[in-house]
Amino acid sequence: AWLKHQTSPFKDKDGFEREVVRHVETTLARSLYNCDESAAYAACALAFRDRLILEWNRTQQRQTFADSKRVYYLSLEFLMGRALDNAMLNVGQKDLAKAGLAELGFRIEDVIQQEHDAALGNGGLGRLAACFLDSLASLNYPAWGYGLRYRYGIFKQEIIDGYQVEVPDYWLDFNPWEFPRHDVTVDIQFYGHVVKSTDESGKTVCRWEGGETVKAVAYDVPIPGYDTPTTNNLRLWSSKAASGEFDFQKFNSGDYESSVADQQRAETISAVLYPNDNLDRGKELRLKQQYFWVAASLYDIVRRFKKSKRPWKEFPDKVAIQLNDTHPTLAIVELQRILVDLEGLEWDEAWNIVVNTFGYTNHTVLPEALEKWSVPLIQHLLPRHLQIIYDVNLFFLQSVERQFPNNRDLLREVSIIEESQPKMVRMAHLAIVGSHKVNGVAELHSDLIKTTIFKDFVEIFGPDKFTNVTNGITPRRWLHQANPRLSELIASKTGGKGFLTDLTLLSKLELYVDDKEFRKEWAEIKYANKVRLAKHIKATTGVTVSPSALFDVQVKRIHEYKRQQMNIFGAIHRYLTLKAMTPEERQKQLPRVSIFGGKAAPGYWMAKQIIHLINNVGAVVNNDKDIGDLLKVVFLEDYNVSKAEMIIPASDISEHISTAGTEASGTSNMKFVLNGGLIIGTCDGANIEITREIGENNIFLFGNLAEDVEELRHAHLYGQHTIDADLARVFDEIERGTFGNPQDFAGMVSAVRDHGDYYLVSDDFHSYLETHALVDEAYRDQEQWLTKCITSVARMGFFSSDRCINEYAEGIWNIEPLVVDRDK
Ligand code: 26W
Repeated sequence: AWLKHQTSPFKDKDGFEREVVRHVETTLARSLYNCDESAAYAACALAFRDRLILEWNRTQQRQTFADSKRVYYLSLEFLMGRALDNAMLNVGQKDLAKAGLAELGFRIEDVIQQEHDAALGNGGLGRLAACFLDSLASLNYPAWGYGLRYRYGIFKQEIIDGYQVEVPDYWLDFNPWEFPRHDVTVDIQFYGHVVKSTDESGKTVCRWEGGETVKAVAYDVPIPGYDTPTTNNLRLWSSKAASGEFDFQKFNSGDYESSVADQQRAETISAVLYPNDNLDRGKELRLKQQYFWVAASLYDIVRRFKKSKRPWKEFPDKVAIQLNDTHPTLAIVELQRILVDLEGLEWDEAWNIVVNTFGYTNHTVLPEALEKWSVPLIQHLLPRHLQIIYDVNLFFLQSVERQFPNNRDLLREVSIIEESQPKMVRMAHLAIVGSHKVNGVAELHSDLIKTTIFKDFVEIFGPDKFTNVTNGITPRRWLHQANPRLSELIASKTGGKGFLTDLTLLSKLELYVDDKEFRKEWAEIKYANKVRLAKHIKATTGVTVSPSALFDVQVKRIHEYKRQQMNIFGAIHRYLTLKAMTPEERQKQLPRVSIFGGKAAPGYWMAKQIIHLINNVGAVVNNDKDIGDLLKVVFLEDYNVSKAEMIIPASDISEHISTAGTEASGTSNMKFVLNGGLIIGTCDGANIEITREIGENNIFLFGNLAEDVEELRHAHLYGQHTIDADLARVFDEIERGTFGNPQDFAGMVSAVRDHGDYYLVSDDFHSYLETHALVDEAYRDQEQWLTKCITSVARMGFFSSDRCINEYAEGIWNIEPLVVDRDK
């Protein structure tokens, strides 16, 4: 209904076309005669952008006028994907655009495809931030995202001779979705020293002086909510040389090149997204990125608060800041510095404000992913911050000492400073001490952090500081946009599009599980999605796959804990089993396509070895005449958000098979089920809650439990473990050279067989194979399978990121939606 009242969207198709033509002819300075698809995309994006801007401005005015509490989501990653399709759907004008573009001679699908993904993230954490922005806007919460405007997003992956090759992702050539705010800049200081002095009242004051300055420039990205005028802001900072820093001395003395070099050095801060996922490398430039982004964001937030002229103690009533993992933890220190050094508050008063402002979300328990920064590095880069960290730690440890006297071990365990050589700052400890709430991202994960890595903090702060908010996904992108036909079918049975804003309405589908016509349409949609993926596979890999085969998909970052190696070992086992059969026996087997996709961090050689093996197995299996359609193995290049939108709706079964206790939540598991695919998985992360919601008959669970992992690892180390016979057979075949030079895979094999099998591949392999046999059997009964799929979708309401954001809003941020009067 708001569409009628708001002035921004297009009145009709002709109005839209006029705007597209105007942009082609003026903004792009081209004639309609040489308007290709890329120009059509540009003009269409600009036309929609114009419409978003008005609501965006109005939203900001409304939120400022209402003086409502805002939440600021600080994330080093926002994995947004494409914006045009999303914008058209959220303002409810995709059909109109489709018709308009058709009249101009374009297919809307082709136009949409022209857009470069905004890939400012690695994986789950970054995509979660993007889903959260969609939900925050759709639910009318006053919210901003703050991040970095990387010039290079996550690298593009090419597969050459079976190996991953990384290509830089230079994505900013044409980006109509960002607005540079050259007037919104912040000078950010690095290095220098601290000067102590005493003021009139005899109080010690600290000033951070000297060092270098880099300028942060704001770039704003509008975030339209679905079916609401609320259009929130994502502010990304870009680094530039500060004007005073540009060395005119050098310039005048003719050393032009070196003054340009200084300029470029400043710009490198926001140049590139670090491509490591779940691995902390402790690089100085990464720490610079973190402080640069955090300091600019806080300056902005504080500036906005100060305009209200309220007393400082009201800061937490107007501002909530959420830390997306520990990457922005320096914000805690920076706010304390602003309040104490610059605003003159007493330490305790300031610290109260800080703690009440921040919330911290933990996304991983992997020890190698827990951030630590060396004390000498922080001392050098941020000398005043190091002092504050030491003071925070001192007061914290003193209070622990009062609470638990004479417990040196406890103090050592919980200290923010690790007494190693060199000393290290444990960012998670700092984030816990400086926040009022700490949350995990799925029930098992939240329990694990309370009983393992953070257990001492539960003793100290009490259990109420720790909470769970199970992750969710936006149904707008992951159902409506990615699977429009299924979305339409669901709308026709659940009473319209309401399920897109209240996903629990999916439950109405249960009434139609037995409806013949409905089932037929459902199956046709899945088949059509598989045909589309099969075409993509053919076009990109040259492999022909049959859309009637079972599509078995594992797409996610490549990591040992996610166990793509187990999947490919399973595929090899399947191949060997098929080979050993008589042609008659083979005839009876179920055809299957094993589909892999995902990037390996450039320095993670084991992950790269896994990719190589998958490709080599594909090269053998796909060309084996004995096998034909019974097994195909493909690796899809450059998995990203827009590819996910095509792959996920085409899956029959997807694999979420991490070692129990290692995958904090997983979010693609939710996307697959929401699109009518089943899953095979371990009892890990959100798989457990998915099972609870959809019923254990509708999921294929296997493998050891988190509680058994420690003991199993121990058994490996003390030689009380014999390797599974089927797995040994797979290793033999690899070592015989069937899949290329065995040397290339020696690391993968020995990690499991000879080096403790940390991720317990051999422990779970048997159960994994058995469960795959059950999958085959279940898939043969297509009617039963379809019933499982439909029933599962009907029970997925819980996994909307809207539910998740409402839980944060109520339990952590204490903010309310700013309801919009649509008739005004
Ligand atoms: C310091 C290097 C580094 C970089 C990224 C460490 C850790 C990360 C992320 C926290 C890793 C990550 O993306 N975690 C994923 O977060 C998702 C959203 O909560 C979860 O669904 C995934 O299970 C979790 O792996």
